[in-house]
Amino acid sequence: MHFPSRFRAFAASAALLAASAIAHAQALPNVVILATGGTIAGAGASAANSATYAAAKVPVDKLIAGLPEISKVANVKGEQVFQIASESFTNEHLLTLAKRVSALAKQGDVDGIVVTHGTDTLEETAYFLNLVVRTSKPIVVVGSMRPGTALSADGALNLYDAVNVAASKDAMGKGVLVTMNDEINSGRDVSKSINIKTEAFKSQWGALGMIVEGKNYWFRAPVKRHTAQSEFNIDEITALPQVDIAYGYGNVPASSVEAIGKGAKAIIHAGTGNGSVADRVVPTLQKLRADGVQVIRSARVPAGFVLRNAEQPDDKYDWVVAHDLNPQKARILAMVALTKPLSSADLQRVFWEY
Ligand code: DAS
Repeated sequence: MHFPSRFRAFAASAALLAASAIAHAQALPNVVILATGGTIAGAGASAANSATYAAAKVPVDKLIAGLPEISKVANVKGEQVFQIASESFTNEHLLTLAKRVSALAKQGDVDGIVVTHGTDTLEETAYFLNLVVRTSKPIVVVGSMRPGTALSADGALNLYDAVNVAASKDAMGKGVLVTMNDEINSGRDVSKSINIKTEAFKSQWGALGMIVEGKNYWFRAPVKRHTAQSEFNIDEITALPQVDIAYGYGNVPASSVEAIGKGAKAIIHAGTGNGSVADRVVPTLQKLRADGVQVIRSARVPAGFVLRNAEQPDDKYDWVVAHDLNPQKARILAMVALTKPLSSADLQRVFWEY
């Protein structure tokens, strides 16, 4: 059959276009977005609702479709792992998510992973992944403080930044990262410090860098152990031990601390000041320690770090200090560490190193 020349020309240019599209896609990194819910998937009744909305409504495919710019950055695939507000995360959610991240990180056709997440416990998940996923590939956790339906919503740019960082070779080996509000923070250091502003996520040690118009600007690198250098491995963890937090405040009853510590592998004491413990609570913590519960002193004060043997004779009581970790991050590290039969001295080493 003889085709007219204009058809042959059309067919040739279509083939050329297809070939260049394939070449373009092959040239781009492959990034998987694991969606868990939160405000970044939230929706409000009107554009004026920046703080009144329902979290965990928009599916991952819609988040990706709403951000066509990322197709120039990476070949992006989405998976809806959960669709929940992150205050409702459980240890089971942490384990399921981390195992999926670990499996994807092992795949040769995955260059980076983004986790979209509610902001309330984002810092806990980011630190958990930092401790247990053995990879040097970029893992970026991202959320937003306003739903996509709001005026000046921050989720789209946060997600665009997260995909850019996850697609970046220079983000490899830096541990789990958090991209919010133009900053690139360490998943270990960052915490939600303001509960109603887009600049919510801060680290007392500063951001690792910034991302502007898809370009990463690095200013420092993490010094604590993480990911590929961790002694912990999600592939060897099937359950997380019970670790709970007792908050210190004036008039705190020792009975409440005792109840929190009962049956736990460890108790995190969120002390006043530099991790101080009320005199009426010391005997309770000593008894919990004698019953085999690890006692870890953190502080309710957001910045600084708890000094060993300063406010309390930790050597004498066989207690551990959480160093610069806030109570919720100290809990994550204690849970991971106590999946192994560690002595108090080992546990303190882990808190110095991670
Ligand atoms: N409830 C909050 C959460 O899911 C909403 C958010 O800020 O993401 O963490």
